Amino acid sequence: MPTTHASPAVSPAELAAHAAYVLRANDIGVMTTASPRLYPHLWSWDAAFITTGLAKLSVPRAIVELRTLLAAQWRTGMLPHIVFGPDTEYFPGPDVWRCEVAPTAPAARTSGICQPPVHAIAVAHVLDAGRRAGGADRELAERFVVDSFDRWLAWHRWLAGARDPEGRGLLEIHHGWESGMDNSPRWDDAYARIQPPQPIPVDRRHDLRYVKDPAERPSDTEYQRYLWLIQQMREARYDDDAVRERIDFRMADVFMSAIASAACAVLAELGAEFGRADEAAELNELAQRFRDGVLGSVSATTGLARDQNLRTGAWVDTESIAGFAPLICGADQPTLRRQVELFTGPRWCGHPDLRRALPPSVPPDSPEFQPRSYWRGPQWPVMTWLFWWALRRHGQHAVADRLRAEALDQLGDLSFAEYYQPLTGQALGSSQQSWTAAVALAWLVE
Ligand code: 2M8
Repeated sequence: MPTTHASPAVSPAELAAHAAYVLRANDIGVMTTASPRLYPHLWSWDAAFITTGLAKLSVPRAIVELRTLLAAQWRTGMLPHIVFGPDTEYFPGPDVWRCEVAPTAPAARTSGICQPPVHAIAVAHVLDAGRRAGGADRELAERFVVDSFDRWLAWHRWLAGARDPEGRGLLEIHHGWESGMDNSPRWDDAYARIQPPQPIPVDRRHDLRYVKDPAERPSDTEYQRYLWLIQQMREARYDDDAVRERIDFRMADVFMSAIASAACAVLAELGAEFGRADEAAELNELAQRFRDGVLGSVSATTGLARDQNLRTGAWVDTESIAGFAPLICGADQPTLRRQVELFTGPRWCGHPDLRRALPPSVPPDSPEFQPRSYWRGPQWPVMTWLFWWALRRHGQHAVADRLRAEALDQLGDLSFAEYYQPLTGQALGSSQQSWTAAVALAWLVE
């Protein structure tokens, strides 16, 4: 029988103070590292989630975080998945990405791929925090929205143009890292078809030094494929059209598409408020296009949304948390009702073996479930927060409230872990992970 890891009783004030400490400790000036040792740089979607927490501590500092990311925006509009900080080790680092081969790369040292576009949601949180604080914070936050609006718009337009060129409403990705759910079984079949033509050395892997059990991280074989895809992109000089044509991994990512839909809708609200009516209308159309794409992917049999392999045309029926994409972007009432039922039901949050009623990244009775392995089973507090935010937006307050209560209980161990073993509650991966601390603050500080 597995040991369970109970949280000691911690007051909300104590939890918030610890979370604030983590964010301050991971702050290296103009960026908050995703975690102190495992991820010592700025990650795109981490930065957005981190901003929602930082906004509760300091509106000016939250704005700095987003400005650092924007300063690394590619000329195409893409926001890169990593903005490298000074010196610190990480593999693959700038010498592997070598983005300087791309005429569209920025001056900053970045990776050459992107991550899910949660940023507009963070901007709205900064604005809200500024308005609650009033005075100079309010002014700063409003000015930031006005000043940065075109940058966010360019990012969303790039996604729509470069990653959904045919307007199907599903964004394609060219690396599992772009999904943020790196080794999710969603990508197994696509990766299994990729055979790098020559062995690629993975001996510079840095992650295994900081995570004690290699089973909590992707394998070397997986890393070889990850690196091969980078090589293919580099050889195409990160040109969007050339990469789309040549890359071995071309997946329509339903979860990223749902996030894009929600983010376009939020950015449209900001545009409408700040005198950008035409752009708001354009963004609302994009929000609808991506929502349609997501809803069109839902399997009538399972009720879950699906990715599609654009190299083979096959829809991916592997179950993962991404199947709940409609809860993120919103849906018609029957779809929403069925998704909520599944999400809270006995195969997912309501599974009797779960330590806490929170969404596991893969359901426990799936053949792919691995409770300690990264995106193959563990519960991720940051994902819980995203579902909480979206469920409230779509009027599902009771479900959202339950998630928040369970999640705060999980965070009571004060490890601010990257992810948790869902059956025992054990903290796994990196500790002092910034986005975990940030969502604690976002939940606790009004
Ligand atoms: C993880 O991904 C990075 C590569 O991007 C890694 O494993 O080295 C993922 O969990 C990703 O979603 C996250 O943004 C990143 C930093 O927290 O770590």
